[in-house]
Amino acid sequence: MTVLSSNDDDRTRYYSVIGEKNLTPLWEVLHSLVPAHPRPSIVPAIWNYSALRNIILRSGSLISASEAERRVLILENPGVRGHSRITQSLYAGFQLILPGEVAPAHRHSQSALRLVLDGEGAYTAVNGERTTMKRGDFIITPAMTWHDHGNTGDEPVVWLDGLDIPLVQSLDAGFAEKATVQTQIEERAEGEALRRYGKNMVPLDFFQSSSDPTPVFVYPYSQTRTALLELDGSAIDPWHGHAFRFVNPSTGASPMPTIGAFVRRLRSGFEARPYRSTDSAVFVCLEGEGTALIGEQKFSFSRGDVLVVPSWSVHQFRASSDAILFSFSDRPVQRVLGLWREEKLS
Ligand code: GTQ
Repeated sequence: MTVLSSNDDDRTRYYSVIGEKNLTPLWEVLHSLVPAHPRPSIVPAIWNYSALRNIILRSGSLISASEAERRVLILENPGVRGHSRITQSLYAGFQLILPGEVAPAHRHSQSALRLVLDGEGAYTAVNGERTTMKRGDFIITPAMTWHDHGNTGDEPVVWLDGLDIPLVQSLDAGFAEKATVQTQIEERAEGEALRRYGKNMVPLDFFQSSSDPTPVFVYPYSQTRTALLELDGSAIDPWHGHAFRFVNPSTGASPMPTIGAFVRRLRSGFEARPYRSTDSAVFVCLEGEGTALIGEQKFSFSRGDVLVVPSWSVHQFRASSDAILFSFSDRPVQRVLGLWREEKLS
């Protein structure tokens, strides 16, 4: 039998015949479906906090926290505007809460983290326990935990939210509900979680499975910062500087199953070696300044800035003053699925 290659018209006619049957030819899309390496739609980007602060504060006069439920400006990756995401799998937002305001209690399947950027006097309550939000604090609200936020101080407070919204959306697995009260009743005194679970020990009969979220729902910046500074003089990882991975102290796994969080300190003048990994990452500069070379693009960052590094993009950090960078990504998901790869370049 002779194999004929059909012309474009034949193909177009055939595609419309099969199109009506909800069929489409793989050969037109194979290489985008199964690429030789990641081809992210998201692009490198930076949000400069000092330039955005006043704009964020202005949202405070447009809508109240309780009317909005959450008064948040979503950081939309410029490569995928309109999709409410900062990376393919993660969402990020600047949340503003003014003195006296309450963001009412609710819960949802999506896991959330908060990184406090600006202002003092707010709290987050998670399943009946409050934590006062201090700048740099990393706070989590695991899937289906009740949470509300409030500001009992006298200044506006802004934090960065990081949620696995796009990931949960891609699985069509999201549920949410509002509580019958605006503010949860305090069931335990502030600090109880840290006292019970945050001292390299856990209650004698306490066991968790590897995908359970940490019962320690706050990683205070005062502790994180001290831990980083105490590494001064000890070996420096050429790719990451002095760096830690946040863990659930009772399992060693990531604080929440879908989002990994990391922190690094880059001493003034340090130039990290180029690196890439398959988890697109969101970086937040907590202290200092420097530059990030992401692919061919160079970004200068300073305090409060948020940066995105797309999957498999070679990137390199350089600090021009002592810098501390927090980051989060979907790394734990990729690792458990056997998808995660990294490359340390020289
Ligand atoms: O604080 O619970 O940025 O539910 C998006 C959805 C924050 C929150 C967001 C949320 C929250």
